[in-house]
Amino acid sequence: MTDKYADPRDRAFIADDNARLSKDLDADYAALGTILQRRGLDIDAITNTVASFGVAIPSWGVGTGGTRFARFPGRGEPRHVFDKLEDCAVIHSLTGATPTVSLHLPWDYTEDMPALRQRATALGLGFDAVNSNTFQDRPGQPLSYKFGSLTHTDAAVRAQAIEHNIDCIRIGQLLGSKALTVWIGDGANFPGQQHLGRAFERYLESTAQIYAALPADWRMLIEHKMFEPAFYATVIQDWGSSLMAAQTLGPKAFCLVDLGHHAPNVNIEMIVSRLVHARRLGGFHFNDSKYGDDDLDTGCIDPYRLFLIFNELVDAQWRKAPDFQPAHMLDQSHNVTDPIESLMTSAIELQRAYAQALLVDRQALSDYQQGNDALMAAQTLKRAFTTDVQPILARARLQKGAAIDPVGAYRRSNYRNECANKRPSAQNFGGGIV
Ligand code: LRH
Ligand code: MN
Repeated sequence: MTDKYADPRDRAFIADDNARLSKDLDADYAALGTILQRRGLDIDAITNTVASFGVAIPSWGVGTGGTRFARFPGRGEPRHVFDKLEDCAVIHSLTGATPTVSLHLPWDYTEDMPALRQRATALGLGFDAVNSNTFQDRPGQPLSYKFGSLTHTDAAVRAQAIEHNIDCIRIGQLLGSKALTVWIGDGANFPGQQHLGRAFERYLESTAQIYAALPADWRMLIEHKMFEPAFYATVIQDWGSSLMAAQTLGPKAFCLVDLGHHAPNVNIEMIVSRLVHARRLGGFHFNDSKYGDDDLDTGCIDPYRLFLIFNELVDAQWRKAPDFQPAHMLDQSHNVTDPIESLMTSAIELQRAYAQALLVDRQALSDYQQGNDALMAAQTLKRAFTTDVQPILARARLQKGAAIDPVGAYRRSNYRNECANKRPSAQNFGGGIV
């Protein structure tokens, strides 16, 4: 392994790195092609569909994350949103699967937003939903969000939070974004602390004003969460509250499903199916978890659950479900890995679940379901899930000029060392996810 630096966004570097691997890939791809052909499936068609899949990178995910106890910064941490864009471009050039970035305001605020858009365009990146933030106070902020924001009992605090969200829409328009994600931590830690009904009514009143400021071609994505930072009741605690709010606000309001925002063992694919039925599935924050909102790498704990979610998405596509256009985003906290490596492998885990879901024999499944042949129905899903689609994922990347072995190529580029040389090491060891 040389310690010479090579830009991992350089097509020639990637092509050179692929040269060693393409012969084996061709053999594996041909072998899988034969297996799928026996199942009546065209591997090239599936590869093209997988290659068209894109997921947005959370800007807050390219720096090392932490917990409330501590954050242990890594080497060459991004210092600001422009550094974050450079790192996002590395992820996209090596995976071909992450063409957009989801910003968080004010964490990513910069004076010159048009310059940020220009740099993103030069790097081949676009902007997905912008995320507002009324779950923290910032220096000089007149009114505190300690007891809530859009649902605070004080109308002045609500007005401040509404203004911030409308400001996020204005900034998003400068970036070419088409959606605002609203997650609030508003809630209570004690029974009795908050009137559960009035808090929800204040939420609807506040979000109606934000909704009114949405451009015609924008969406509002409402993100529910069971708990944290509130530990007794959260105003938008579950998909039911989120759906009620979306249906009350209007046709541009949709529900965003963050996988980590549910109690362990909740059937999230069922929630997805209901939101598809209600025509309000706005999108996802993909991650994985074992206990709470752990924000772990997608597919690292329960890849079968991820597959079952994509099975619902592919089924909705197959049934041509109306108003079905979910936005795919990652939302993770990388506390012990190189964030770039975690984001690359997470994007690939999404493509893996998608590819496996595309292998499901939907007619056979429907017939077994109709005939109540429970075992064969379950086996039909398992057969797709247990198919090693690695050659399809690598070929999809190769077709897009990306890397057959993204993590290997990234390490061989010495990009992290280069960043460590260029970017002074971060000194903030405090707690918190960013
Ligand atoms: C809340 C959340 C939300 C973001 C934040 C960074 O837990 O999932 O989507 O605003 O994480
Ligand atoms: Mn989220």
